[in-house]
Amino acid sequence: MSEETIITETRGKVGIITLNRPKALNALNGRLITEMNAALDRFDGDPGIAVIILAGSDKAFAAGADIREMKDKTFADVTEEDFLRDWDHITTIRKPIIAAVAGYALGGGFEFALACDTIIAAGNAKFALPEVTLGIIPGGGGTQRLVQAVGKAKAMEMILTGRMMDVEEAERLGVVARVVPPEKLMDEAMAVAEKIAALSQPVIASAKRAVNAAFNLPLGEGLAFERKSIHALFALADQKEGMAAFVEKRKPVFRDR
Ligand code: DAK
Repeated sequence: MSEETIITETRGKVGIITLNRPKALNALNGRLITEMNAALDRFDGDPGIAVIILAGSDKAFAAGADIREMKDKTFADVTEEDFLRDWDHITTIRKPIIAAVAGYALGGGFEFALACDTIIAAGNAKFALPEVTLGIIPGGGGTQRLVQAVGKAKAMEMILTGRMMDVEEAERLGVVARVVPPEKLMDEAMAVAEKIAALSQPVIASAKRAVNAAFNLPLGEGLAFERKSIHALFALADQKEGMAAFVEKRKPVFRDR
């Protein structure tokens, strides 16, 4: 299947997926989700790739799920086909995913960005969950992940009104890790990706799993999971190398072992 709705490329150890439905502001239709999930799986399984960047265009990361595709579906349709059931596939990817967000990240677009591991945003980025204005509620994780990201009062206000949040507010609330000028967005995302890619990949995978455990486990279990994870890392040659390099005042050479 040739890709119609995304563009993929690799730069060194970084795999880049660019959403590519410019005429519809990257509205997320079924084909785009299928192609994006396949590309995520491909990069996740490629030993030459350490980090994935998910990007859109200068005008829109993604303006949400495709309203034209959804509008005539009935309750029977969405339940029988389990509409957009592979939406959450992105959360099964083991490698770090950086969302590089410029322009609109609305509805499902915002939800995808929140499902990534971190968000780097351009100065023109705008975020919203406007689903209530269409007669639905956020269905791609927004009611859960936005609350975790910004707390109940702010999430409730945004979800109940559907209003847009500019990038300054998003940075202040910790929704995005950093804000950069639009023309520097991909360079900055690449710089972060390359920094991660230069480290020991089993250690990075362990760190990602442990942070994600904070969202899924009660504190006591999360702390126990973290403890087990750090103990296991002492079995790696890269732990020996990292600490030896510090003591010997040299740069470590990690081998992902
Ligand atoms: N779907 C389909 N087409 C869209 C679109 C969308 N979400 N957003 C924009 N477009 C299309 C427009 O229809 C227009 O197409 P043409 O008329 O030229 O053919 C083209 O993109 C350019 O848009 P505009 O002419 O509207 O451009 P403006 O600059 O004037 O406005 C805008 C930009 C982003 C403010 C506006 O387009 C807009 O409000 N878009 C809709 C935003 C929105 O409501 N997003 C939420 C969609 S609902 C689920 C998981 C997730 C979801 C549901 C279920 N499951 C797991 C079950 C998610 C739901 C949603 O995201």
